[in-house]
Amino acid sequence: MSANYEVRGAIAVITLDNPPVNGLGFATRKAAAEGIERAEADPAVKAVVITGAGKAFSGGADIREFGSPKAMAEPNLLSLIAVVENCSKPVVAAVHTVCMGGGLELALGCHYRVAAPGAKIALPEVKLGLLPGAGGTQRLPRALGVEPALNMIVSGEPVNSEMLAQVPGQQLFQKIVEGDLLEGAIAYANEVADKRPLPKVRELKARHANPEAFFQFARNMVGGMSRNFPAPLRCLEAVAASVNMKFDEGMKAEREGFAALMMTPESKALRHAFFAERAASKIGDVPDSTPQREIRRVGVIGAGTMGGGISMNFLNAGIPVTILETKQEALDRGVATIKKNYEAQVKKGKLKEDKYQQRMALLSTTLDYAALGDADLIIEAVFEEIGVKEAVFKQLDAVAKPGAILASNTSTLDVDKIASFTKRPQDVVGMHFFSPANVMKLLEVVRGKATAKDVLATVMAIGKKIKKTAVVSGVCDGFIGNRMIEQYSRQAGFLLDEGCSPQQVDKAVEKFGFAMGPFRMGDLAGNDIGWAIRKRRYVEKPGMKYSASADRLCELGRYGQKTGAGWYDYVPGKRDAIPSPVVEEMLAKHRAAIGIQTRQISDEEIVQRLVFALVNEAAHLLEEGIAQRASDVDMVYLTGYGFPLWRGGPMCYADTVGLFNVVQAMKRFAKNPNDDGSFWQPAPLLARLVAEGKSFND
Ligand code: T1G
Repeated sequence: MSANYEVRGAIAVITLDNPPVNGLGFATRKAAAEGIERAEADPAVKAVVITGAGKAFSGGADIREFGSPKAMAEPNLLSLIAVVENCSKPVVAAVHTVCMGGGLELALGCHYRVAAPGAKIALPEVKLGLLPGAGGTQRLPRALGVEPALNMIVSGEPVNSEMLAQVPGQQLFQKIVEGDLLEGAIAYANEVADKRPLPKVRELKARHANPEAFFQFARNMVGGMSRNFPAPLRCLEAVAASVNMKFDEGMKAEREGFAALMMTPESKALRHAFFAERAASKIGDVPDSTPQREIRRVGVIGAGTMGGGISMNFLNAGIPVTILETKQEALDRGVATIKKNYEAQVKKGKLKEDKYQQRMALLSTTLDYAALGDADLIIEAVFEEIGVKEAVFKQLDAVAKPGAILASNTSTLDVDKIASFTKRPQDVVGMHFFSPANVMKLLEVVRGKATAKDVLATVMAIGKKIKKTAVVSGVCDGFIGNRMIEQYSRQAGFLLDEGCSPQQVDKAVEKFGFAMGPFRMGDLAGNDIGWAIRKRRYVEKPGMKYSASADRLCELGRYGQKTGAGWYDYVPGKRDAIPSPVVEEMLAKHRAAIGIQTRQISDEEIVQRLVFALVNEAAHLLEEGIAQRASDVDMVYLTGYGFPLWRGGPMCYADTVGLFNVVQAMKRFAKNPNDDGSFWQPAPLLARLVAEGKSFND
């Protein structure tokens, strides 16, 4: 697809047409440039309007061409913008819906810009670890003003067109067109057809009353917020160049910044995450055209922490929710918690009072299963015990209407077994939310053997609607995230056996970039949860080796923050994790009991053993078909487990390290007598990729 050309009276109209968002791919750039030349050559044409077909003016450079020769094939974006800007007739951009990245840079190359209200205007390149590389850092400050332009470029966040048109002195939008945008743009083009000289943004001056002081202040602010991301500061320096340099010099500085950022591991990781998030929404054997079931009403069973958080997601999306509990006081407690969460957001100014009331008006409660009879989707979030699940699903089978989707929020139980409690296993699916369910973005969609394709398509779509990153998992113990975190936790335990303190392991992992190390996480989530799972494992998988250190801790009743002590000591009312002499003594006794010779262990070894444990287990998950693709595993860890975004996820990080080097490290760990040598045998997929010199991303 490319761009269409038509003449309306004396105005040539070029319509970018590259679904889904008119990415400025090679064919589109070429056709648009040809359109300008055609308009110039036609004496009947006095001016040009450029607009976009469908649901965008343009979403920017075509990300599908990233890294391919097409991205820079002439006319590249800079050349197209030069063709537009040097056109001998006025070119008017007619902006609507979405105008982002290269799309906005193209509009800035036009002589005039008119916009429909509500259009999302952004330069989001910083979110890809880049900076606007087609003049955005030089033209936007000239058209909009230095400070508003810097805010947009460093944040990457969209601003509505009508808001930008109100910025004092701005020359970004000459007009906001209510009603038919194209008609309005054509009328405007006729108005300016004979006006000369043609106004060029590049000839404006980017002004600031006190640039030195402003940029120094901005540097401190931006530097503080983006420690691990080089792009924001590079964006700032490029904007500073728009003030301190002539246009062409500024363009050179922009190009140098863009090229430098393109090569950074952080940008590669961010671009990987951008594509990974979009790839996760695809299911190999469930085409986008699969019909979806309409979700008008949702039922949630259980008003505890998870049930309340899950309910809020749907209320936030404007979907009515009925919460069912067995006792009125449980319902009252659950509703009170939801109210408290919303009121906290209202207090922080994050939620308007009327929105809060609207959401609460969508919530109803019941003690009677029959009230769920008209729900289109029912999610149970009851106690994690198969007998309880069985009772719930048998009742649901009796009362839910035909076609209702029955979802379990289980985090470890067998979704196929749960489905077997009903006569409609095709309507049963896992929807594993992560606590706090109204905050964490990750949603594991667990696909049972019988789960119908339209159920999957529906749940993935509703996941996007409630602003979750939905990732499909097959049925296994722990699905994707928890099965991997178990190996991560095992390694953490072995490191304690071998001489590390909990704080040494946590600090190493947090320095690597995790939001929280394994021991602080255990104290937060509750060490007794892992204890219960290990007790089950000792029976189910007697061959699986664990450090007994966590059991010794739990035997002391040190379950974590909820008991005021865990791997760390805590001061009542505070969350600070204080290294504990009691734990130190417990570990010394434990090491003596197992007769282990402790040693100095480097931060690098700590990180490698924890992260490569995730990678090796994930390779097994990929082979077993539990996870569809390596980038899905990255999305699970980026959105559910606090893995550092600038490293792109465990699989992306393994690729960055090099799978050959990952396997070399695993061979060293396998020789460690205290470790689990059998676990460190590289998963066959990993061994094969190394043998073929490939990466997970291949
Ligand atoms: N190019 C091609 N396809 C794109 C695209 C793009 N720029 N943006 C989105 N898509 C696809 C996306 O993959 C999905 O495809 C579909 O559109 C719907 O996306 C030099 C170099 C535009 C606000 O960073 O922020 O310009 O999976 O589900 O919620 O300075 O997509 O359906 O097949 O997100 O309505 C800068 C990124 C590029 C914009 C639409 N531009 N995109 O949101 O739909 S770098 C961006 C978005 C650049 C220059 C530099 C959003 C959106 P599929 P969606 P949406």
